[in-house]
Amino acid sequence: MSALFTPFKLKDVTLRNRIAVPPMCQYQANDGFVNEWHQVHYAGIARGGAGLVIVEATAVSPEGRITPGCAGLWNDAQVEGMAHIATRIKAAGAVPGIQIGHAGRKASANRPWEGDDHIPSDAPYGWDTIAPSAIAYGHSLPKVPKEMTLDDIARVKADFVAAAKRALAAGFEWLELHFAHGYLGQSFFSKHSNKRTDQYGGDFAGRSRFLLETLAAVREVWPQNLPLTARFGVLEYDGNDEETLAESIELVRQMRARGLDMLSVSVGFTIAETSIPWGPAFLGDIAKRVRNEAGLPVASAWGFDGPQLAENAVAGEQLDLVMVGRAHLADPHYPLQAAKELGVEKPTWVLPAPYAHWLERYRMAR
Ligand code: FNR
Ligand code: 536
Repeated sequence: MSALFTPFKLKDVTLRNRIAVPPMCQYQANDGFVNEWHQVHYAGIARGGAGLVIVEATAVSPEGRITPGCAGLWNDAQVEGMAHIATRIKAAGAVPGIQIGHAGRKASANRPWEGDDHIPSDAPYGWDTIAPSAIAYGHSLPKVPKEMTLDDIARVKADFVAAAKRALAAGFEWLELHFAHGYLGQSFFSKHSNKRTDQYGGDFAGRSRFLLETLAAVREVWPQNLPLTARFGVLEYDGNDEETLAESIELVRQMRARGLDMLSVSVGFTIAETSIPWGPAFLGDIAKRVRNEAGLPVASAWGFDGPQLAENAVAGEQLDLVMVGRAHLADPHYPLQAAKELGVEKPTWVLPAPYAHWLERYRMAR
């Protein structure tokens, strides 16, 4: 019996197994519009057998894009392309999810393979960035963001709400708020990037306020019967981790009280100077702690793709869902391969009948 290949139910949504594809930016959009590449990419990955496919970080406003190639849902015309993606993911038997976010001071960057550095605001395709405080990320992303006014904060929250409505209209059944990886949400929470002296900074409550208010506002428009999740970096590996983790767990408890259904546990990536213990499944025990102490289901990523590691993470109650990212880029049929490696009986269950019938008949099933 495999724990990885058991269904998972959250609210009214049931995933066919515990393998999820985490959001992965494709950097191929134009003005936030997705195109045929995204259709091929997401349909192919969904056909491979994962239970959940979460569409890449999708910007809630133009200035919230990481790069000029990032997807967006800041206007109604962008819904149609996303609706095709959601339809295709569903047709392939997976649940369609989407991550919405704002890149904050890490916005206006070049694509990873074109430098990963900031595009100057006066260069073509560059723009000014905003953040809780006027502090640059670091030498790789040196642009100093504008400190957000209270009006800016209200507008970005409204942008999240509007994007959530569009995600629903597009047919997504699982919504993830991107509060991780040093982007806007994470940068409100971190003492490294938030030096505000008003109600959106300072103590734990102040640094949590933007995230909690945004979550609560989105929950009002996102149906109660559909999962609302967040991705959040619960620690930074900056030497202050016990304190950050304790604060993070308290924040997650408060998010749960405002309707959060699940947390995707990640790293903060708010500052460049860290000592991250990269290695297979390195977040497993931390995710388990969040799961137990905050009392909600968790997912995590970063090196869980060895099938036995993924299986152990679920069987050992570290994770409810295992996010497998890059391994899906290498092989969109990763779940089939994992089933084979784990010796799961009748792994062809993830195949659609038009394939399964013939492959079983000719004993070609993997
Ligand atoms: C990512 N990651 C990521 N994370 C996120 O929250 N939103 C995103 O849009 C992206 N985009 C993205 C693009 C690409 C090309 C990669 C490789 C990664 C991080 C990703 O979701 C995942 O956490 C990591 O890839 C680690 O998991 P794996 O690859 O070790 O399974
Ligand atoms: C992973 N990435 C996360 C992204 C896009 C780029 C790559 C995202 O969340 N949108 C990553 C983050 C930080 C450090 C290394 C890798």
